[in-house]
Amino acid sequence: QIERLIEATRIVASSAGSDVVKGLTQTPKSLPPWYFYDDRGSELFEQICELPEYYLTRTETSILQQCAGEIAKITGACELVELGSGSSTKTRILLNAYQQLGYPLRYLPIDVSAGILESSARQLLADYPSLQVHALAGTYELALAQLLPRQLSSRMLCFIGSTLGNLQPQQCDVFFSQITDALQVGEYFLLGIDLQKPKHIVEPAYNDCLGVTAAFNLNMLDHLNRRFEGNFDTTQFEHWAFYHETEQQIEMHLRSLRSQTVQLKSLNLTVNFAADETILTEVSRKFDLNTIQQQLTAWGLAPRHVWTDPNQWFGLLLCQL
Ligand code: AVJ
Repeated sequence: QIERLIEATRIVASSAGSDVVKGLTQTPKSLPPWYFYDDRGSELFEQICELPEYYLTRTETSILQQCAGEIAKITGACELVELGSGSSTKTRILLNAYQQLGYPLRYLPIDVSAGILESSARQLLADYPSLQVHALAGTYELALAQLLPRQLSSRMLCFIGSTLGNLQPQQCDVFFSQITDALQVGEYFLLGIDLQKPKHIVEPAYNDCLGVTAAFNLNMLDHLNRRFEGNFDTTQFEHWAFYHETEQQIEMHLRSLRSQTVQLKSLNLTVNFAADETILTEVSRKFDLNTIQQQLTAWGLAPRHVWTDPNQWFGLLLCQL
């Protein structure tokens, strides 16, 4: 008898909010990008993925459609753990490939947004009759440390969508040691990354005509208001995103339109903003395929196969510990 469980566990760090206090009391101000993803933020991100300017999701989807069968053949039957699973739309391409080969389907999605995690897990259970799902709501670090013991003989950790781009190089080192801790020798790590390309292609992806990205960025303040009893006035901040060419990264900020004071009651925090002062909400790094391959090898996660699209805009790497 197959047990098909969905267990959305809200993992709350006892230090919840200390990262906000730290980011808003330092100069220049910054906030961790995972605060984008309350339920509303996850909805807005889904809309971003559909935008004509946002080439990332479309391009990665086309690569996955090409190579999912190959991936499933290489890894054999394995359980899929996904970091930042969101709507799990792209993951369905992988699940289909494993299903076609007759492999058992077991999926462990991890996301900070409990709402989208639960609704997408339920939809998956309805659509894949043999699928087992164990969903974990929380940050990567905490969720990875609380993964259930393996129920299949092997495991593949999926980190697609170029979320790696949110991590600064030092954070990457910590992250990759968590990844290798969560895997056994011979197991797989599937990484999707946005590659370096001209500014006139990258920059519009973060400055769409409809203003969805602006709404997504500003929603972080609403999220903080809800979560920490704050009084950010989102009409008094504006979205600002640009491609820093020498660093090969998008930087996304919220700019204060005037001098103002904001309070986050439950954090006991008062923050002063000067006119035009900005909060850095996200860095989205763009990668060089050769450099990242060398780094993955150095981390003990040697790429076995690398796929890309005809424009070489996006890369998908299947690495093995
Ligand atoms: C989910 C981190 C890959 O950097 O492109 C989309 C998030 N930010 N638009 C990205 C995002 C603004 C996205 N990642």
